[in-house]
Amino acid sequence: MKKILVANRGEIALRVMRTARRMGIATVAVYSEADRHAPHVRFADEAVLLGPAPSAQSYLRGEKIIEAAKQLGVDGIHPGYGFLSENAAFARMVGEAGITFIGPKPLSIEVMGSKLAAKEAAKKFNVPMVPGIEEAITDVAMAKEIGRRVGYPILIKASAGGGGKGMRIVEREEDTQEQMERAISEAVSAFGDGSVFIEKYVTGPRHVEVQVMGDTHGNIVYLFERECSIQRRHQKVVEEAPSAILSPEMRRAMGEAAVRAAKSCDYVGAGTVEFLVDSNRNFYFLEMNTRLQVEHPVTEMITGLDLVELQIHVARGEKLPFAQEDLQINGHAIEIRVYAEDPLNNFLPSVGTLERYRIPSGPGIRVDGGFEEGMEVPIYYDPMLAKLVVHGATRSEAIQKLKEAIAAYEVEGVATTLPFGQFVLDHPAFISGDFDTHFVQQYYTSEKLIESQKAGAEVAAMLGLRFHLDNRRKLTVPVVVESKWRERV
Ligand code: MV4
Repeated sequence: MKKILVANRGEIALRVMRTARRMGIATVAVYSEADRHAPHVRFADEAVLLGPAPSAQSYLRGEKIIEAAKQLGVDGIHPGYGFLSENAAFARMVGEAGITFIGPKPLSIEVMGSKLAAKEAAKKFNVPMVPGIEEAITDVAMAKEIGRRVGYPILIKASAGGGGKGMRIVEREEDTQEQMERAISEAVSAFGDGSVFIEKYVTGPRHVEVQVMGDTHGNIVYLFERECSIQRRHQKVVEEAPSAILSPEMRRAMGEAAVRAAKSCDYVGAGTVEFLVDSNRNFYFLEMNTRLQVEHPVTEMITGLDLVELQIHVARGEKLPFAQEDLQINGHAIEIRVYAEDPLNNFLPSVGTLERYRIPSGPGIRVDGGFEEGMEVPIYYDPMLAKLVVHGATRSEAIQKLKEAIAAYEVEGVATTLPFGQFVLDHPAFISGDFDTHFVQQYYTSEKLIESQKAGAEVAAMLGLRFHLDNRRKLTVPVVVESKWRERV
């Protein structure tokens, strides 16, 4: 592989191209009219304009991207995340054009893209499932029977859904019919596919996902887990590795279950198997993401591996350069996503120009971004400015380092979620590790953020005063002449 086209933009395009360059591979960027001067375009050896800003006219134009790749003699296409990364038809077209898709086989993408097909495949490989059913149902009587068997509340999910879309909780048997009808009609209008299935509703679950990596020789390993329970409306906010709640035994059991899930669809490349963990620490398969994920850097930091480099190696048909026994966890990594969104205003996108933009740096600090001072935050794409990732010897060291990095991160011109990240890191539930997917809903309001900022400002003011007084004492010339006045005080 001598030349790679990255079918993406922003931080992930840059991140992929950096590794490619380090491996001596030439890079081709694609871009929209809004991204003419974007860092990923300037970084690449060559760049191709795809079309106007909206994704449908640029980053989602698979045929145009493949055409450009053929013309430039590209031999590999990396899709990044989002856009075309989990589009089986695109992966297939890339292969048919004689170019290597740096990702799994089209069939693996297809199977895991359907929640029902994914569950069916994984169940055959003994991956633990939430009690429920792995088939599409339309019959209310059958739904009630499942509800009675597994116990209420139950959750009706759309097979074609994802990111929380098309889910309905049913608290009591008498609500089943109504909620089922709603779920089906929602699934039809949102996905054009009305297949739904039923699971027992796990209350207060944690979201723990396992990174896997497979080669074309049948080897699949797990690269441990990421704790992603801190989410807001199905958008991850804080991710860490390892999870604070896994014992070595549970880690191995989940890792091995994730490898079986990957084997069930003949997986090659980097993938993520998502699990729900209930309050008794039982874990259940949720779905598999057949791409490199946004939060992959925390895994890289605790394993010392470069996941993009591994993706390229296995895409070239090389064997994984290690076995499961060779892998171990080193320290603790935490990532926060820095969005141009206002946490004090219901996380509304904050558009504008980055009047000032300085990122923190130092040992154990990594910022994966695609923005520079003076740039505008475009309205057409995901408003993530960067991922701020830190590594420490322990979880508490990582938390401390991340707080310092947030304080050193300077952004003016747009509101960001940095103060929200600070709020999470300061929260006793986060510090103790005792939290679940309801964390944000349970603990966060903009009023509390303002309160904690005030408290923080007070502490800062007190520290400042103390520093001033200490210094003044040291710098004051001692009084030598005793004064009568002093004795009277
Ligand atoms: C669940 C669940 C509870 N019980 N399934 C949300 C997104 C979709 N991928 C699956 N999701 C859930 N499935 C059962 N049987 C709770 C969620 C859920 C959730 C899962 C992971 C991370 C955040 C979440 C937030 C709300 C609900």
